[in-house]
Amino acid sequence: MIETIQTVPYTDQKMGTAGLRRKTQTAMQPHYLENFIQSIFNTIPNLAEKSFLIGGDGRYFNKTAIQKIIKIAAGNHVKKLYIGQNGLVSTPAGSHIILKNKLDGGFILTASHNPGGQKEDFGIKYATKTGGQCQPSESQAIYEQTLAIGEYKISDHPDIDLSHIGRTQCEETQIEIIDPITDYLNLMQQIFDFPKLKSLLTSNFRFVFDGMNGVTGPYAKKLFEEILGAPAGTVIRATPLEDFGGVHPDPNLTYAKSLVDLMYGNDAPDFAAANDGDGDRNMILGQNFFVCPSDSLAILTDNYKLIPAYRNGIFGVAKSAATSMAVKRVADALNIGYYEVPTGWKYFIHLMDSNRITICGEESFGTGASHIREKDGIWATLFWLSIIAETRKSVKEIALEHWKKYGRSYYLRNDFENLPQDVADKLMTDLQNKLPSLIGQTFGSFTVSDAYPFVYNDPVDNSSTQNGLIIHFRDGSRIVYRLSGTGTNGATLRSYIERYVTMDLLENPEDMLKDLCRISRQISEITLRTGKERPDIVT
Ligand code: G16
Repeated sequence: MIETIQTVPYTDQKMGTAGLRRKTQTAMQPHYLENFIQSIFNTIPNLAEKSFLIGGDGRYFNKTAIQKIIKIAAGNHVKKLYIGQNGLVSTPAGSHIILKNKLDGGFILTASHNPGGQKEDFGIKYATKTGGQCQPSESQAIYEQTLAIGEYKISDHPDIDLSHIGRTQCEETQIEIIDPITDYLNLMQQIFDFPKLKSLLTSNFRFVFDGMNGVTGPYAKKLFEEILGAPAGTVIRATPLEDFGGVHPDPNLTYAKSLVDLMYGNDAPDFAAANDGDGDRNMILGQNFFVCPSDSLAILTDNYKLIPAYRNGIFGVAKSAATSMAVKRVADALNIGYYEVPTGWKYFIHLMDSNRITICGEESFGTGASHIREKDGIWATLFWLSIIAETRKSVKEIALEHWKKYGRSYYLRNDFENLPQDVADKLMTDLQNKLPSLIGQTFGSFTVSDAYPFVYNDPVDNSSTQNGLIIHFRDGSRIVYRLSGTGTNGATLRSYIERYVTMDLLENPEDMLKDLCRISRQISEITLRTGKERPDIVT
């Protein structure tokens, strides 16, 4: 039976950089999830003809949320739901499933790299038929529904068994429980040279893949160990856990420390990669070597010809404004299109759909391409392995050769976390207002050549988005400031600092950027306004 439940709006359901991300306790409040899902359905006409995907990274509350979404979909007479077996679907695989089956959208239940558990975070990435997250105008329409909602429709059908692949029904809604892994791995096989990768992984090459107890573990086990023949145990932390085993599933130098220690220790393996909770972010490490994500994007782009799917050429490349300029130098040298977008993978979608770009990436450990409409941690890992298989060089040699050819953008991100929202907002407003007066000013040996708010005009739908503030210095250095759109504890100020050099290629980034980091704090007045003398996290 379908019931109509009276409800009142929650006013805090505006989506951030990647969907709705909240404390789990917030999402578990009565009617909270229900209101949000019904608000999404309220923006979609003809639901009786529409099909959606449901799945997630396995975090706490996902299973309950999936059952609720099934019943609300049935209450709204949705035609069909595809659901990942046991409720699991990685974000990149989800994008592929939506595109391959021509679905109308999908609900990927994840707070991505944020920790999981009762006291941690829960989230929903809502994808459209593009296979990527909804555009700002679509999330605005949903937000307006959340403010106006007065009722939702829900079936009282018993819970659906998610553990067996097969078909069933909830009210009139068809349900298909699907294998979330195989199709995605087939897609990888169409892009990369699997026999070549197999010969690398079955040689004495030593590789570790860290699933961080997120959703990628089962994908990686099947791919690297079963299909490509890497030794058992290559994939570590391979079982999705509701609380990620207490791990903060964010693949960076701080939160993947055990992997970093392994790669910087005696007897380190040749290569390591880590993925985040929902499998879209990646970190790449070599022996005693960390690949900065901005450099990773530049290096992958420069080597596109080594990958069968790209051998005949790529359209172009894009990065978020906060990502370093390294990939622009490659795009210029290769004479391919180059675009700079706001932070958020959704801004790449129109560029891919209109064949302006093939490869794209962000400083926040995201790299991907137009095979799907999300960033893709396993794709990035396979790309790096392919470069190694072709060149037989170490990660460090590959990076050093790249810097010798193009110069190096030393890069660091400084995060100041858990700031009062009003303090962070005022800091950004005041900083924006003073940008014009900074031009021409000298700080130590750095003179500001330009300073402006970053504004992106989408070439496809002509929408305009402002995100972040950029300061350029005469020597090519840059500082970018923006507020995070994915946090759940107060506001986070991120400052992205980069310095371009053509010599001194193997120095420590913290040493090379010491002055600029200090200048970034001085310009933003962060210490004066928040008392914080140094960032909480440096990546
Ligand atoms: C999400 C988006 C990314 C974006 C990141 C930025 O990542 O999908 O495109 O770069 O947020 O986060 P913030 O606004 O905190 O800097 P994810 O991996 O959380 O989905």
